Amino acid sequence: MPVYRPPRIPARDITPEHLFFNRRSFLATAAGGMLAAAGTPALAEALKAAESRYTVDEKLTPEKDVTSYNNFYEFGLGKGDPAANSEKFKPTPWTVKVDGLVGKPKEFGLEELLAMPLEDRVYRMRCVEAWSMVIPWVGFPLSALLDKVEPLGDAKYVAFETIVRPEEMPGQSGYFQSLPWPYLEGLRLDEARHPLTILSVGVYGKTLPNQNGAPIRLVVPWKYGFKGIKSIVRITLTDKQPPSTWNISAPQEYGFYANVNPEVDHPRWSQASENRIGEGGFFGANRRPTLPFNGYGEEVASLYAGMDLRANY
Ligand SMILES: Nc1nc2c(c(=O)[nH]1)N[C@H]1C(S)=C(S)[C@@H](COP(=O)(O)O)O[C@H]1N2
Ligand SMILES: [Mo]
Repeated sequence: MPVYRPPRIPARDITPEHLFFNRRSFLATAAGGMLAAAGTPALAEALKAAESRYTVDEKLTPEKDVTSYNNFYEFGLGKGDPAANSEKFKPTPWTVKVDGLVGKPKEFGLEELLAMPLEDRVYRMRCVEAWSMVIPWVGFPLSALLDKVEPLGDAKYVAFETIVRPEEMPGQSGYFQSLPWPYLEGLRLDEARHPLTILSVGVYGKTLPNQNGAPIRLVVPWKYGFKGIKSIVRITLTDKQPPSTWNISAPQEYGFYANVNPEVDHPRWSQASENRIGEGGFFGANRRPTLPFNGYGEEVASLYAGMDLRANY
């Protein structure tokens, strides 16, 4: 079974036994529910391929914080809004269209995406607002999906798009609109193909709650959290740098690359340290130093050789 495990991940980072999640319960919720509904129980077998050795040697952020302190402006601006306002959102059935500069464009059904070789990935997540979490995702490398559509030689970037469904997403309807919809994001193709970059379909061993981006969202652990676009319906390979929502909305504050960088402050606050949710207090002694590339520099710094990282906000 395919397990991504590049040699640069040190042995101390290998997931200890007790951190592995109850795959049976994931199968029961994800496979049992969705696959049975889709009439394809055999795909549950494929989920057993799920194996991962990516983790961080830090305490997991409690599940209740991961699923109740969220940014998902389609459901409101407050941290509790996504959990409170997303009950009507229906993450099934679902398809993701992958198109653009590819040899084999294709619309993937959710069952097919859940049948990708799933892995556990415990990643730090650093929001640009200077709070952070340690989150146990379930997902698969984006590169595995890209392989299936055969990107063409002139594809240089990957664009992502969130669903627009104002009837189910109260932040997308009404008079005051916080952001232009759909929420858009993008990566350079080499960033998208990096083995750390995943599409997540679960957290804490269960399918993604709506507030975390059900049924499928991007996770790029060395970048600020806003790059992790949720509830994706379209992925497009392109030769031009794609627009990204926060960059469009406030270009002087949010860049395209958005690599976590303690040396480049946000115009309105310092990025040198962060509040690890659950450790108490935005101020004072409990703040942790923010790490370059969110601690993933050994894996990803080479992607930016020759770039001026001080302009890399
Ligand atoms: N579609 C969409 N994706 C989004 C957002 C959003 O508002 N809409 N917020 C982003 C931000 S700012 C962060 S920090 C992360 C938060 O992910 P989490 O709520 O699962 O922790 O989602 C990102 N993805
Ligand atoms: Mo964020």
